[in-house]
Amino acid sequence: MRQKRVAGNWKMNGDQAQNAALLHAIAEQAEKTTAALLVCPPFPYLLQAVAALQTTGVEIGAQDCSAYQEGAYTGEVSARMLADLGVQWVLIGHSERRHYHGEDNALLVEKGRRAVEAGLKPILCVGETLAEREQGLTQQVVAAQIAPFLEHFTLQELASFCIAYEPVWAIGTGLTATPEEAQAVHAAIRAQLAEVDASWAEQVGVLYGGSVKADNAASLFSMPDIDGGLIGGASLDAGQFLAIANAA
Ligand code: G2H
Repeated sequence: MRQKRVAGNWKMNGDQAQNAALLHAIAEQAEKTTAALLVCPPFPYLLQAVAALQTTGVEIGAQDCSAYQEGAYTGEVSARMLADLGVQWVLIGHSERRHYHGEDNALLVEKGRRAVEAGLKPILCVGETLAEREQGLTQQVVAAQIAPFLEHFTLQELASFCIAYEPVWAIGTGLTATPEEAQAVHAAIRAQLAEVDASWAEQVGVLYGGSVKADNAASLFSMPDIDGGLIGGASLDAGQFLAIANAA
């Protein structure tokens, strides 16, 4: 039985006061949820989250890391710095990074490499655009985003990964893939992973993301290959986030 996991991706939102209230509410309720929880605040607030959640079992993720180890890369944040703060997870290849920052698979493999070297667990984000879905390319696009990781990482390294399937057309739009549409892609992802190793494919967490809310989470999470969610907008509201966590 795979562990259900619910991750909050705060994106570029919040301030210290708002975060304190959100973290307090999550800390109070965390023990009651059966799903594993993690939150991904913006870089400047990671330490605030680490401090607020340290005794709760809720893990912390960063939203990105540098492809470089260290040195003269102004504005970059290294995977090692994140691990040094007590961060356990890092998102790799969120569609907003791919779209607004031109991050391609080659760069993302380097980021994944830095994450694994630092002992961080990567959440590899994949998903198709609306145009790609309409052309029937969904599974091809998703497979092409995953394939470079299967090529460049050993099975032992891949064991620390989660995958997040986030159809780009469903992100922040209020549109959600139906549970059946999402399940079809999740099953295809798991089949691709099984070509590397069947037992790893059975264990790896494949999360769904894209306008997940309290009222659609249970039907998505009831699908056999959907192991929880990566939650954006709704993770900024403690009540919503915890309701989603309780639906997992
Ligand atoms: C997808 C998701 C979280 P939202 O980006 O990563 O955001 O739930 O706002 O669609």
